[in-house]
Order: sequence, then structure tokens, then C-alpha cells
Amino acid sequence: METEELLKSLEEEANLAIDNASQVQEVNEAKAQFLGKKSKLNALMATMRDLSAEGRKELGEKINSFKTALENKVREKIQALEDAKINAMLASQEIDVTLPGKQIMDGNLHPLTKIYSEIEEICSSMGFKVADGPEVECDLYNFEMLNLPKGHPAREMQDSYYITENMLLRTQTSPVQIRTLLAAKGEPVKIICPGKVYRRDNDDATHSHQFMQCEGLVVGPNVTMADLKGTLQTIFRKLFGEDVKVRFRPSFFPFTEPSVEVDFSCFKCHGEGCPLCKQNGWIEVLGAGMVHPNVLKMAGYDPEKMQGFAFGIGIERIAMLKYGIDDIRNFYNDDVRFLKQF
Ligand code: 2NM
Repeated sequence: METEELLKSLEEEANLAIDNASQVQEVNEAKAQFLGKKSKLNALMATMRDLSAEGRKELGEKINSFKTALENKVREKIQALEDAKINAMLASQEIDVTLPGKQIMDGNLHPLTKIYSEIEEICSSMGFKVADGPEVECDLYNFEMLNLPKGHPAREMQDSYYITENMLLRTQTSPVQIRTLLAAKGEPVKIICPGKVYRRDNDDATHSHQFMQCEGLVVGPNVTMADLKGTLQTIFRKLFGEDVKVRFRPSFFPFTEPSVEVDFSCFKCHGEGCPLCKQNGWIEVLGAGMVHPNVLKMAGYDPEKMQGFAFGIGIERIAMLKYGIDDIRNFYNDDVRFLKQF
């Protein structure tokens, strides 16, 4: 009877300890306290050897059922504590999938990229290939082979960022065209070369020491100025509108003969005169001409058998006209308020 009461009180004590445990560790401590080697239960078991066989069996059964019940309770409690922990974690990390998403600002292409991509697309549709080359060039390709020998006054006009005696930042993309002609070894060529160029210039609203050009070059048998005019007319009609007219005025470049300044009729007032064309009706946009026989010869072509035309478009100038931008420096200042307008 005394043992039975002892077991009963142990059971109550153990149940209370386990019920009150708020952490797995406390449950394990209670388990050790009530079932471990130093537990009162163990002491009780030690008294069994003094009992009769009958008494031993009876007590053994009681102790076993006490142990099993307690072990089950411990297991259930630990499970309950772990479930509660996971549920708390899930509740704290709950995601409301119905909340609106974060607004992400869309990027867009730089206005200069848009213009040269547009020109590339127009020219590709006419059979031009796009060529590129190094921005650090040798004197030979940048000047000499463009009919600009040392001491030529036109060198001074764009003089220039030299890296060494004979290397400089290219002042136009024409050296890419010279490289293309040399590689073509006398075969016909039809390319455009978009890219950055560098000149000694004071930066102001319309000038920058670094800007973008897209030069075009067509070399082949029977290439004429009419081809040049038709090509430029197609480009500018696609860029500015189908009614745009193109006009040539005589000019001079060392690498072309004859050379022309190219105007197109104002796309805003259609030639009537407005602030954009300065009441002129025409807008000057580029230089062009028939490739100089000296340039053809130096590049390995016989000017009697093949002729060529070339043109050089300033990308910034086109972008400023098309988008109504009045200061070239806007292109380089990385101000998102400016850039996101295009
Ligand atoms: C221009 C104007 C006129 C030009 C000439 C050549 C080459 F390589 F064929 F000689 N490339 N680009 C050229 C001609 C460029 O820019 C205003």
C-alpha cells in the first residue's frame, strides 16, 4: 500500500513537471529526474529483491506501467512543443500573396543607342554590314591613309588625344573603314561604322570632346553620287518622315572628292521656315562625298575600276534634332530624369 501511494505521488509529481515544462530541455530533465538512475523509482526498484516472488511480480507490473505511461507522456509533450515551435515560425513568416507587388522602374535605351540602332536597322535593310574597330588607333589609319599626310591643316582642326607619337584616340570612325577595305583586298564593300570618336574641342551646348558617329562606305564598280543621294534620302526619310527632301552643297574633305554638305528639308515646318531650321527650311546634318582616288589606291583599289561613296553622320546631332534636345551635355550626365524621357 505504501509503495502504491509512493508510485501515485511520483506519477502526479512527474505529470505536473511535464505539464509545466515549456521547453524540450525541461521535459528531458523531468524524464531524467523521474526515470533516471538517481530517481526515486530506481530506489523503489531496489527494494524489490526483498519481496516475495508474488510481490515482486505485482510491483514490477506497476512500475512498468508507470514507466510506459511516463515515457508516452514525455514523447507526446516533446512532439507538442516542437509542433508549437514550427507553428509559431510559420505564423510569423506568413506571406500575404494578395498584397500588391513592389513597383520596379522600367529601364529604357539611351537616346543615342536608340538613334544608332535605328540607323543600323535602316542601313541593314539596304544591305549594309555593321563594322567596328579599336578606339585607340594608329596615325596611319586615322590620318595618313585618309589622305591626311603629316602637316595637313585638317589634322590640326581635330587635333587630338595622342597616346604615343603614333597612337591616338580616333577622331572619326573612318579608320574602321580603312581596316575593312584592307581586309576586303580589292573586293566590293558596303558597311556602316557606328562608334565613339574623340576630338580636341571645347565642350559647349553643341560640342563635346567625345561624341558618336556613324560613317557609311560603299565601294564597288559603277558607284555614283546618285547612289549616295538615294541612300541618304532613304535613311533620312525613314528617320524623319517620308516627305523629307535631301540637298547637296559643295564642300571639302581631304578623303572625298567631290565632297558635299548634306541638308534635309525641315521635318517640322516642311521647308517653310521655323525656329528648328532657323527660318532656313533646311537643316544641315552631315558630310559626304565620293571616296578620294588616293584613299582607294592606298587601300589597294584601282580607282579606274571601282568607285565609292562615304558619309559621316553625327549621332548626337540627329538625336538632338529628332527629340528636340538643346544641350549635348544632357547625353553624358546620367540624369535619369532626362534619360527616362526617351
Ligand atoms: C565624313 C564625310 C565624308 C568618310 C570617308 C571615308 C573613307 F574611309 F572612305 F575614306 N570614311 N568616311 C567621310 C566622308 C566621312 O564625315 C563627315
